[in-house]
Amino acid sequence: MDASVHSRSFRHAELHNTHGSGLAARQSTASNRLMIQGFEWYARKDEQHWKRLNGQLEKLSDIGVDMIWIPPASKAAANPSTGYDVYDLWDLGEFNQKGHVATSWGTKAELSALSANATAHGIRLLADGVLNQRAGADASKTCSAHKAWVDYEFPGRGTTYSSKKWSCNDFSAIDYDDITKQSAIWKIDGQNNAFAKDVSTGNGNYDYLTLGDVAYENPSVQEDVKAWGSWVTKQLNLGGFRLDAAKHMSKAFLNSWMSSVASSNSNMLFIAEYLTGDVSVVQSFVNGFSTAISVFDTPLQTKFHDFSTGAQTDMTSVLKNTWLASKPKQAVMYVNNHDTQIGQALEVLNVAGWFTPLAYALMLLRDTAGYPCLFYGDIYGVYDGSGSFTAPPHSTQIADLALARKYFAYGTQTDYFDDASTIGWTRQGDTDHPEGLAVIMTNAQNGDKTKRMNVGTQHAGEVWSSLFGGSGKVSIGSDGFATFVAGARTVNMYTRADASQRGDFDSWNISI
Ligand SMILES: [Ca+2]
Repeated sequence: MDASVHSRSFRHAELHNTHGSGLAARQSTASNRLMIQGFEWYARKDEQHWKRLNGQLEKLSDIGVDMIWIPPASKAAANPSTGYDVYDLWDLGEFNQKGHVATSWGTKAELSALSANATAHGIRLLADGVLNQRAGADASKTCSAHKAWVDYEFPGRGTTYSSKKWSCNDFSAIDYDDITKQSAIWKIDGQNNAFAKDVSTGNGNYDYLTLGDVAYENPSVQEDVKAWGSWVTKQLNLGGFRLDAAKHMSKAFLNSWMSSVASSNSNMLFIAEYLTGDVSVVQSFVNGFSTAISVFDTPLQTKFHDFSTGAQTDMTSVLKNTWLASKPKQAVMYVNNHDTQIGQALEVLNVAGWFTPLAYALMLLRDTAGYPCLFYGDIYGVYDGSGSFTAPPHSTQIADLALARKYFAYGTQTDYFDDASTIGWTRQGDTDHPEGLAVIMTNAQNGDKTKRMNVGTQHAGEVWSSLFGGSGKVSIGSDGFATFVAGARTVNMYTRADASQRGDFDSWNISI
């Protein structure tokens, strides 16, 4: 437990004490953790995003966020760019390269300010480690049979931070031959730049994904990228890395890179992007790492998608065959991300409309060691490729689910996954968070659905009501049971009607 988490719990215990619950002498417990993906694919690339995020830290901290996954922070080949077309890892918006000092998100000074202010709010930054590919070479060069854009001189940075320049042997393959003027996957025959064998076996060998594929067999590449990992961690006081395109990179290199970064920085979180719907493939990927590694739970996200479209309907199975069910401590759950949003590569997996709050409730309110990740687009809205903005339809509800996670999702859980359309669970609360919580959701298309659930006899005689408004109140029986209600295709959640934290709900503001 880090100090910031501890201090938040302590403040919460103090708050209870002022309400006369006499908890000061009892053991403090950790708060529930929460991450947010701090961007969507089309977020405005006007070099103001670091400043915008900086202005949101209090709001995000208030709903329980303790980690922000920031977009790729290094200088990209293009501007505007989301940042996956990395030109120079060592340029965080500091040098005049590719026509700009700033990246599309802002300057290094603004990013450092965001990091410092985040730390002050108990929030760490998670960098997007885009290590698989490079783009935007300064010149082309003859490499074996091809004229390849592999010559990276970094004229604006020179040798500041790193003296490495890039050339033929630093890439296994490129996507364009300047002799034939043809786009294809062109293998570069050189030294220490073979395709790695320890990558996904998709497409035979899936080392190559896009652009200039970095040759991690090359010792000078390994050395430079390892040095960068430790450097950027110190520069930004990082809490960890998302490992972009992990299935397309040498696992042995990733393992040694993580060990190298972790050796000089404690409590680093590494989360792999490893796209597969198959839990056994995820398991086989994580086997053999010597540093703890988490994986975004694509099998769970795929389930959310299937339930949102009606491709699957038995709600009792919604969490089965997921990475979360298999290895919760290594699972990072998400509903949507910059790839599944409309207009992007995995749009076919977009979790749509009515099911979004249900998916968030499943992710946020259950007793699990998994780390949930909110999607920026779901609470701030999304732009599309032509620049028009769509407000998030469920942002207030999602922020309230996050608040319920922060305040009430603690203690003994009792599941009622006993009906194909209507499921629910209760949390009895714990020492620091005694209020308790009841959650009910249904995919039935008509009428209100009810479920009788037990919230614990310590709540007998209390009056509970929905955290989503409405006037209905329920009395908890002497046996701890009460009957809770959800409308068609909705989720509902209840706690004590007199809970002091209720004043914080229904107040999310999407402006950023
Ligand atoms: Ca690769």
